[in-house]
Amino acid sequence: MGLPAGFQWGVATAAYQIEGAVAEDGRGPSTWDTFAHTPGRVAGGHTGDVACDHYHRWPEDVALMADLGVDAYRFSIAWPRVQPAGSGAVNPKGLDFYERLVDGLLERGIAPAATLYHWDLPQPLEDAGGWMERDTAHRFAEFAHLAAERLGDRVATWITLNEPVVVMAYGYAFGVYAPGRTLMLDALPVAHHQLLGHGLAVRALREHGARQVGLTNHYSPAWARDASSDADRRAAGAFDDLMNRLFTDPVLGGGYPVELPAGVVRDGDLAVISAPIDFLGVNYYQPTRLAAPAEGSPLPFDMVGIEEHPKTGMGWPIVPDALLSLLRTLDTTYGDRLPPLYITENGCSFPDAVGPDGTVDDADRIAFLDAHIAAVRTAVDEGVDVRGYFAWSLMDNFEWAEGYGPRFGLVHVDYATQRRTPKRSFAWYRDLIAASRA
Ligand code: GBH
Repeated sequence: MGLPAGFQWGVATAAYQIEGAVAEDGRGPSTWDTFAHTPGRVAGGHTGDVACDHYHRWPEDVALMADLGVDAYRFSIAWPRVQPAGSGAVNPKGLDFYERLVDGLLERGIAPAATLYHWDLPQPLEDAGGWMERDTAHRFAEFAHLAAERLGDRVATWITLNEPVVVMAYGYAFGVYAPGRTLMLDALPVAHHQLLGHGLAVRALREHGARQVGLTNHYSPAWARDASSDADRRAAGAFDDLMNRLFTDPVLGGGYPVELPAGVVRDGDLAVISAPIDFLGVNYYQPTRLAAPAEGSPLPFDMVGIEEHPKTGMGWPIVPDALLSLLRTLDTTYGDRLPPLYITENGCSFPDAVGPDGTVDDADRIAFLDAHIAAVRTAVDEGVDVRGYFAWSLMDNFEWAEGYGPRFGLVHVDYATQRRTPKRSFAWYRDLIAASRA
């Protein structure tokens, strides 16, 4: 058996990681501008001020995607370009940019898949409490409405949120991503307010006729350090509840797997959050190994290293089998309630360099993608309904708190000159896509 007809091959990016032009055409500051400009927060003091200069170089980047032959391009719309204050006045020039991009994609036969929130919250909303505040959900729905009003006639696929777990955990609980708060378990309202924003945004998108609407979650299969230890297994279960199921169960019509603070979840909220979606986006990079927490730990788990697998350039274990078991687990856990799946991100970073002959020989990335795509094929053969695969990322970009060190792209970016050099993996992916159509 092969992949189903119409299986979508794509690449993904996110606004703050590639666009630059942070003060142009009326864009307002986001939490990531503030965070990156705070000394000590991002490796090397790097910021997204220029990034890949995609705001100006998008025609070249669209041409690269046309060469690659992808069916679809997953990008994100920067809320602070569209609504610089996060509420109120609209900045039409911000929407003009995405209109140019979307038209450029459509001219090349590439389907745009727009993510509405890939972590760049308008700073004024954070100043008012950010995702700890329920009102932010309503502000997000208004932004969704503005984006769909302008682009809904041309964008068929909409993703409300990217990885709400990462915003809650790394942004508000552990403090290593913007906005850098260290609330630990007190950050739980951030989960509910994002999911409420998702549900309200689904409603807004539907009002504009959107027919392919979904949510993208980050999934990290939870492994107990010692499977024979009750305490380690409890820690893995707690991680799974907080980091995986918390963002899936309520969307697919179940309740929350953990208790939220009193007063946060109001009557009717779960009905909004469980509004039907057309697909679930799955971002997978690596599993996580958990051990029982030390006495007095603020968290119910301790994350420990995975040593027995080969590693990417960032030290992340390479475990394609964990993607296969993740897809099986989603299928068996949610059964009939599970909508079609898309792998909306999967990829790896290595310290790729342009060689003396002008090429980038990233054999390790080819092996990574090959093994993970094979896992997807196996899942499909077993009956899991996966409809597409998006490689992260089209090109090297700003890797959040790690700055420009890690390189995730199929295309190498020389940040000094902004020269783009397709890596060997680019040609490999192009051939794979072409072969799958033959
Ligand atoms: C995705 O996040 C993002 O959607 C994308 O923007 C990003 O570029 C890509 O993956 C690659 O990272 O601070 O050492 O504890 C993936 C999930 C969760 C991975 C947070 C890094 C922080 C590790 N990320 N995690 S650490």
